[in-house]
Amino acid sequence: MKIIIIGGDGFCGWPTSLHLSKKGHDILILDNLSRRKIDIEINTRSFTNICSIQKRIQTWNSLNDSKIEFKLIDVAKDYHKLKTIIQEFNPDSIIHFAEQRSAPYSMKNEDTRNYTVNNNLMATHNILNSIIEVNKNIHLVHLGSMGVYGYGTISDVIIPEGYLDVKIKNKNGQEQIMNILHPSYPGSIYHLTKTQDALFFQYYTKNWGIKITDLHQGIIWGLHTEETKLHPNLINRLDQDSDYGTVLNRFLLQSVCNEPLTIYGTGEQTRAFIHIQNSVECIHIAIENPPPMNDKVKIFNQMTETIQLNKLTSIIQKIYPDTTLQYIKNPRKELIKNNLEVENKQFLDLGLKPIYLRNENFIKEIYNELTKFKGNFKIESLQPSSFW
Ligand code: USQ
Repeated sequence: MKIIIIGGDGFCGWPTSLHLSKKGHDILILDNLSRRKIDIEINTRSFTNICSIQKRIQTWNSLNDSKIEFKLIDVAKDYHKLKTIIQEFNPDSIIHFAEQRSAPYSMKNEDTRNYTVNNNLMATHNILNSIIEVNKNIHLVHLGSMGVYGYGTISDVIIPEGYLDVKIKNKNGQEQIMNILHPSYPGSIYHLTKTQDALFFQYYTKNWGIKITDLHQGIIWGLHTEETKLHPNLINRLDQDSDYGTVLNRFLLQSVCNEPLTIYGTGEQTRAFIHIQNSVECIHIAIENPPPMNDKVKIFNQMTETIQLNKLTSIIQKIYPDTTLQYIKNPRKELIKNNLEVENKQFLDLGLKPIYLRNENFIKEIYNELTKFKGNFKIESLQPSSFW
């Protein structure tokens, strides 16, 4: 297959590009390198030593028969260039990672709120607009977020995969069942853009019949995939700062650096998680199982388990008993405590083998790898820096 990966230099995009290339697909990465620029803006850096995109690709292409290409483009700003690239490359699928993905960054100030809305919504719309102009057969796979559902907003309900059956009374008082998109409960401007994406997708499938898959992903943990391990130049980024660093990876590197784990609030928040290796496998499954044309948007919950933050810290302390904890007044507006159960049957039925947090080997692998990069720790990245 020919696949364009937009946002292919990022934390999810890069290992996905390698995984799909390894499977023999022709990959073209489009990226504006904005994650690298935001690191400079917020005075942080990846905890790991990542190479330039050119060096990454040169290394991969020297090791593999199937090659990766790269083009620098801001798809949110340059619609016509995007359309031309899609025309010339003629992909079977496009994978869309090109969004500002940090909730805290999106809530930092007026400029980051504007940037997140402009970037994310225009990127999504430009891609959809190009697909209907160039070739309606292209399958679009979009990385969405579990956060679009809220986190257990409807009590005792297992979050379904995108859609909900609701009973509506008609004018004669009779009940009708309707299958609707799950209501949106975003908790940040970033999550709000993902809920807006869902409406773009619903409309584009309804009006033009195109094939769209939306992956509602939980919090990623882990660093390596089978492919990023193949050469030091292929290593993935790992965010340490309080805007982009996600909770478990941050806790692990805090433990490695002998700093206390920064638990926001009481630590009774429950969230959905997935290992980065499982994430790239899910995207591969999604690419191979497009919905038919003129169908509704196919929605998967891309997660493997839910767990409370306090349980995460116990897992780390059990393996590394010297680890200490610091409870911090929650910088975010979120429920103090929540339950969360999530349906993920579709990926399991299609063969996904989950990597669970109870498998200590995976935690130890990340921890050991991170010890090599202790010198990159930035103490100023430890405490929260966005508040809402
Ligand atoms: N948290 C801490 N301490 C920290 C960092 C976070 O207690 O040092 C807490 C937060 O308050 C929150 C939870 O951990 O309750 C998760 O925070 P996070 O920063 O790991 O994740 P989040 O902001 O939800 O966003 C991340 C990704 C986003 C993705 C989302 C999936 O950045 O792109 O969409 O996870 S989900 O959370 O399922 O919506």
